[in-house]
Amino acid sequence: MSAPGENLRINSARLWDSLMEMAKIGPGIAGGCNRQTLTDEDAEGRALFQKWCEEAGLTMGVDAMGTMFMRREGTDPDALPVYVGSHLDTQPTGGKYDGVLGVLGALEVVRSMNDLGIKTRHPIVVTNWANEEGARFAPAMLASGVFAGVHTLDYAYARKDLEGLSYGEELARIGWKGDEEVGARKMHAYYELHIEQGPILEAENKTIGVVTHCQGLWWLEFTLTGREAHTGSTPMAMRVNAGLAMARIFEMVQEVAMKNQPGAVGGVGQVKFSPNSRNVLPGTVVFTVDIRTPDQAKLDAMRAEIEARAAEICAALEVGCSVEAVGHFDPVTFAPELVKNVRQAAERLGYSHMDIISGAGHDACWAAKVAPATMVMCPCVGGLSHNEAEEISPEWAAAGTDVLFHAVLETAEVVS
Ligand code: HGY
Ligand code: MN
Ligand code: MN
Repeated sequence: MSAPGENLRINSARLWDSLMEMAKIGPGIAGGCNRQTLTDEDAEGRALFQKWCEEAGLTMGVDAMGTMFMRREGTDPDALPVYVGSHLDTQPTGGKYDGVLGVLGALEVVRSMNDLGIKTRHPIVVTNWANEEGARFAPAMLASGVFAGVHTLDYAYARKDLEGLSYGEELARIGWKGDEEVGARKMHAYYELHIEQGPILEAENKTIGVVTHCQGLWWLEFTLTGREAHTGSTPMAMRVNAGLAMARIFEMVQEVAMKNQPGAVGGVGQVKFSPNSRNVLPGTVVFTVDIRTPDQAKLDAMRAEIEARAAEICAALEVGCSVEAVGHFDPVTFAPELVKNVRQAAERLGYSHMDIISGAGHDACWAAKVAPATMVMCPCVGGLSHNEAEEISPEWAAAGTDVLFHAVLETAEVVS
């Protein structure tokens, strides 16, 4: 099977227009997006995506987690499809491109195939995974995790947001609880285009990231129990200060991450004080420690050290301490034959490229458990993401989608 010609490119203006149209749905307050999973804004974005896909001749299937599968037929109906996708849900102060570039880039690949009259032996399925971010319902990559058999459907349905609403209730409320069994679909291969969300590609002046691996992750949810008391009249020696314990744990997490350089990170993004009143010492403090590294042994050693030292910190302050792992995946190695397709596509198209390990987690990490999978990355300005100021250039978007286009055609086998 001959490789696609180097002049085979997607329609970059149409891709950019679609990105800008989708960005209008669930707008943030500073130029980005707040289209959190299973909100009315998510439902609106799903409807627009469905409309565009059906206009491109795709047929929709939805599974019981709300993941959307939009199918383009191949010449061999028995051939397993090549899945291409990412996610449309965003962080509360998210950017316009995180996840969205991968979904709309996959749609642009199909639109370009239609324009060029390209037929492939394998069907193509453009995919919008539900709840990749894990911002509203932890853990991240929840729907792809159920698809890969990592989580049960009951576990996922029972996950609650900060208001106590459950995933299952909210999915039904927005009308996107599909009838397909989650994970019943079998994939020939899976590709995901995504912005890097880090500074490496831009700093190295490379247009394409050939993603060979993804670093592993633990999300450790700590619940610290102090004693609610007056912040003014309670003498320091009488305090059972969960907030102080939290602060010391944050400092310790920073120290553990720094002593495991290079290639380790650790931090906290979400804290919940209760009762969260200015003049009441907190009775409980709940926060999630996020640690990551490509090195399996280091990842597990960091978790063990953080949990042991957190217990010591709390004991010294007579603060109660419990911890639950609410998110995890081991470091991922992507499929070498698909990685080669991405690298060769970048070379054929004349785009500068480099091998890279993904710092962020993606649905591809779970897809890789059930099929050969890999990713294509493009730079983002200043490496900034999970911030409304997230930015990419139309040229970067087009280059990443061109490479995705070629790699997908290579795997899906062009017939005519
Ligand atoms: O947390 C992550 O790496 C992804 O953005 N869900
Ligand atoms: Mn993402
Ligand atoms: Mn994200």
